[in-house]
Amino acid sequence: MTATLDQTAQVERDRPEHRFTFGLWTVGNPGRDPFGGPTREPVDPVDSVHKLAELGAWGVSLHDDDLIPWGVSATERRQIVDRFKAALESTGMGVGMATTNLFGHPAFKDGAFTSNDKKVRRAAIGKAMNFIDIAAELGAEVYVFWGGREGTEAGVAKDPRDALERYREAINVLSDYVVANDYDLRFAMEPKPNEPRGDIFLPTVGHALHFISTLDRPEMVGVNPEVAHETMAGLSFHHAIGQALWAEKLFHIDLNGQRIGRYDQDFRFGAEDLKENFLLVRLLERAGYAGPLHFDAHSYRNENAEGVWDFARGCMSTYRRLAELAQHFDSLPEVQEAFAAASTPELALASVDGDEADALKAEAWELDSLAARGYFNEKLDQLLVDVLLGVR
Ligand SMILES: [Mn+2]
Repeated sequence: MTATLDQTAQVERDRPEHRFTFGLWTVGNPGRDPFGGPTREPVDPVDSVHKLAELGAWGVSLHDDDLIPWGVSATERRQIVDRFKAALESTGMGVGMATTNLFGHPAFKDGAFTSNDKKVRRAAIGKAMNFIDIAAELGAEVYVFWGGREGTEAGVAKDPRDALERYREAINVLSDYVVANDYDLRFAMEPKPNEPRGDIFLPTVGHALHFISTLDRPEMVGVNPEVAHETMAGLSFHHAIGQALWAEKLFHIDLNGQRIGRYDQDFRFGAEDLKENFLLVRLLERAGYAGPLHFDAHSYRNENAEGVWDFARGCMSTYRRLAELAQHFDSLPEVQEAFAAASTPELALASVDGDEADALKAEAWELDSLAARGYFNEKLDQLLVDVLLGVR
């Protein structure tokens, strides 16, 4: 630990409103990809907790299998959980979210909650229940469902209506389980368009929001949108988050970096598309989002253990800096003038007051005169770019 690093940690601790969390699988990512094996040593989850606490993170997130290796005995399982709990207690670290690995085991190759094999579906629900018990014990706020294997390559093999019905059934059974056990947990669905499956069910935030509206307990289920996942689909993440906030369903968020049209890159937050990230952070800050700010990302494969912590520091410092820049942007008089010129505040006003049908029909004939104005978006957007470039 260098002196500089300690100072950085102190600054981060002074900003408790930013509850930064990292998945155990993110800082513990060994650099494996589809074409090559690990380039880094495995990390002990307890060491990750200590190191992240030093760096100023608020907490961690985890899959069941990140903490408890598949196949260990009940006794070992208990020891592992107790040792992990002790690390959380001694560092004051929280658990932002917990989730089930329903994608790694070969039995999940046809799906978990949507496998064509009923026995696999039942085992998947049971695996989630087993870790929901631990998640509640660890004090997790949110339980996430990312359906990485819930999809198809051969679309003909599953009627998507049946698959969605089984998906819904699983979430209903699991939310009943949480309520029956009096656990203080909310669920969040994490959409993704593809990878590892050719096509994944619930591919975008919009699909997930509708799915939630069909559940038995819609009030306890929200979304966990991820920068990379919406961006892979070529969609605006800022708009996806806007819709999730508008629906009051932003229960959790996965921050990382991604370019459109690529594989799921999961780069350091802010490594790509700073402008979209600025819009995202400005929106989250203005909306008063108070949930965990979770980095679901990993260090480049060509980094060693040291690079992993550079990655973690970078994620947090970029978020903080963008939050400061967003405040600065809104404080500039020329920006407020540009907003007025763009009529941005006018969008917050209702379009119609009561029964105005006659007036509205008459105003339809005003379109020719309404077409003349400009919206000064060039000036407004350039102000944003100037702020990002540090010249204003
Ligand atoms: Mn994620």
